Amino acid sequence: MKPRVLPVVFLTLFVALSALTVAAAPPNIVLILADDLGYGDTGCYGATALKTPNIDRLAREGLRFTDAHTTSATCTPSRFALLTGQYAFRQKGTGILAGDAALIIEPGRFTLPLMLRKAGYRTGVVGKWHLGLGTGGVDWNAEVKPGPLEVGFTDSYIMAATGDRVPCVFLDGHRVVKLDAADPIAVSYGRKIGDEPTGKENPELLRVHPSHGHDQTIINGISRIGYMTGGQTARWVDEDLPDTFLREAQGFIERSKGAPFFLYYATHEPHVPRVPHPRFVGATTMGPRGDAIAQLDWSVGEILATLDRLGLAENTLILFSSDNGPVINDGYRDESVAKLGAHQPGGVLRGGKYSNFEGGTRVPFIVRWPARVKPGESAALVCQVDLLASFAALTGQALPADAAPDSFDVLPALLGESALGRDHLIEHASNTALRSGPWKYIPPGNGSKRTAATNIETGNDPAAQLYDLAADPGETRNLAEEQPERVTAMAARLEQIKAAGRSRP
Ligand code: NG6
Ligand code: CA
Repeated sequence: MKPRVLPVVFLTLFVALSALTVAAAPPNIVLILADDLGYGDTGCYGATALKTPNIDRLAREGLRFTDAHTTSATCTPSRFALLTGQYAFRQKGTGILAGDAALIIEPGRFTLPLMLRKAGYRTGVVGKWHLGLGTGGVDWNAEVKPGPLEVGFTDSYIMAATGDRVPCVFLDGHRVVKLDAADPIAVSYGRKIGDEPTGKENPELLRVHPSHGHDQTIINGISRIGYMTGGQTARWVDEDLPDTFLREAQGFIERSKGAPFFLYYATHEPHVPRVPHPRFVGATTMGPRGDAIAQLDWSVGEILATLDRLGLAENTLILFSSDNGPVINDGYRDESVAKLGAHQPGGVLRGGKYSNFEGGTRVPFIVRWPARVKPGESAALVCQVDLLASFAALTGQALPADAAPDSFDVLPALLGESALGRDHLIEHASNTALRSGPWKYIPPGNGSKRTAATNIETGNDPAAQLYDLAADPGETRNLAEEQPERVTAMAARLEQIKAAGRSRP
């Protein structure tokens, strides 16, 4: 090679190398979404009576957000928004769904998993679904669809709704797992079907007793919401449920490791009924709710270990969060109230699940991506509804004009490259409240101030409420009377965003 060619060679090499860095392999994305885990339920968010070493490790190695939210204070609307990028209050029928409800995400819609699939990802969901299946009157003995596979997932292993709702079976793709054709499943919400004992008629058969609701068909000694017959071989064992989901999640990671993958791992803990595996019983002083959180934490550790073992940790973005705020007694007599002690599931926040106070939607939210994200803390206002636009930016995908109308690209905040997230957010429970920077406005509401059974402050008040969360994160001083102009402006803005049908310009 002649000497004068050398600079050209170096230049070519340099260009090729920089192209390589720019087009670095897209990260795997693992979204671990706990169910009803509160802002204060983990060590890294201030819990002392509960030990969560694995979630704390994520926080230590990643970016911990202090003002990250779900859109809604219950599961179905929160997950609907996460997957579609649209506030749930914009679509009718997106409240907490029965176990036999129809799918509420229109097949073909531009969803988070569909977008990532277009970006070349394999997309798997494992765990709690609760967004409906089929088109109404689902036949559990045939192919159950449309469902996750029709809205963008390539792999699916789910429970239809929640642990406290029938049918208590898993679905692998379109099929109920381990179903015996000779013992078909029937499910009913409303009229009782079959002759299996119920919690209401045969409480003597129960090992976990309801405190409110949850008194219909007894499965594994626990009465549920809804009636179910058949499917004996397909019924899950509650104690084994987290291990089953973990195994499926690990299996998905193993089989997807060659290509970029997105795993939506939707754990059930610490939702009711809380029935941890015997190896976690007594792990905490808090009874089943605390023990379920210990099991959740262990499962997170197992996912981290799987990624480490496969050499995938460095270029995997893990996002750990929860679908709504905490609840203590959510319908079973499980000692959750009696054994709570001084622990505060919502930390300093007021309210919890079902609430328009911050405890309803502000949740733990940790991003760990060793290759790109520096460990630290972020006070940026971000929301799970933003994941669609943000991960589209991350993977170079364009958002169609009519897609994800409430999703903002907050990628710089998620990566810790900017302290700024979105500048406003609608928080949705029985009412809709507006966050604007540190300000929080809750419009007058006529509902009750406290949920009777779960004993949570709802945020409802006949008077307008205005809080300065920077000075008063616990929403204790209503400034509405002192600042009527801000109230008027925020009320108008809230109505305007709702009426516009979208948040993005
Ligand atoms: C409520 C249930 C509660 C829980 C919740 C859904 C009763 C009395 N209460 O209706 O136990 O299942 O729905 O929780 O039935 S969520 O996290 O899926 O939104
Ligand atoms: Ca939930």
